[in-house]
Amino acid sequence: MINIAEFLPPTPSPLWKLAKQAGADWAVGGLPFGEPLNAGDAPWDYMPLLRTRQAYEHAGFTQAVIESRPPLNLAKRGLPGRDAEIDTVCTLLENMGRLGIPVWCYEWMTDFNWLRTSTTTASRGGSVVTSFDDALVRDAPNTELGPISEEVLWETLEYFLKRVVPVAEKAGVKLAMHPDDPPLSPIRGVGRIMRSVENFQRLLDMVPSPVNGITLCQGNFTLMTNDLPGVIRHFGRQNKIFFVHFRDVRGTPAKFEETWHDAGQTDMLACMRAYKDIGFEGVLRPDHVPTVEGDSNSNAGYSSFGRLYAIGYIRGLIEAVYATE
Ligand SMILES: [Mn+2]
Repeated sequence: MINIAEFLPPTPSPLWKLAKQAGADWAVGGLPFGEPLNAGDAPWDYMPLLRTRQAYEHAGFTQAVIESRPPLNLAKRGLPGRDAEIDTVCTLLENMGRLGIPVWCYEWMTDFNWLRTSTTTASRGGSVVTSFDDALVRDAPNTELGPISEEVLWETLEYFLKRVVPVAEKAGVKLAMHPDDPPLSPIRGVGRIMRSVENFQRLLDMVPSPVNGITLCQGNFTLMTNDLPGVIRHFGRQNKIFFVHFRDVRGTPAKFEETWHDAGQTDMLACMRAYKDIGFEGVLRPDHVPTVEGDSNSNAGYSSFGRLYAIGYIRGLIEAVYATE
């Protein structure tokens, strides 16, 4: 069965109640960077993670995923200090294992994370969404650390996985790689490797392990293929989909905008059928949503009210697909 989760920042807020009221029973957590009682503890240490998990439980959520990372830019660039950064990931994974949190969502985006050229693009009825246009960043300055090639990123990723995978296997925690967003390379001089179906297969084959897998973020994967349900089946057959971001876009990797869940270029019903067909057991979350009237756009893609519509839409799809046959 596929279950609906929501990304809930670790400090309780009205969003927690809205998500619960809309029918999400699973939490995707961040790391408790702002947790007040953690003197002497880092966010990836046992006690802060325990208290965060308890807070989710007391609000009615089972914590299914941690989708936040300790600093990893030295590891991604292969710079001095990378081993200490990788040590923090090993600590995090060991503690997740102790706490029964089964999936860690990570990524290999260097210097900057998901990138948009607008957070105020008009969408249905005056709602706003984020968008990306490569033509607007082609002349942007390189990042502070300068260009880095895809070849180096493959090397640093392999080095990282060879240290982390055995720890994750022992802890019983699955590693779910998120695609580069946008799935395009290079941007501002920085190579981006997790941007094609072939490259994700290379990731899986590079360090074979039952814990080496994928966050299937539909908004990115649908830009890599004309057959997203087929890609879900391709990786699902290998038992490699550990976590799903269920969202949609319209466009190409070089120029796209995010959409309402019912208004993108992807056959969302066919995707849901594919998850059922592969026997996916885990959680999805709606991921980015439009900012609607009356809600704040200060955290674009993550406004509260837009999530309610997304959860309702997804619940409808799940009922349609899982109730039949
Ligand atoms: Mn995503």
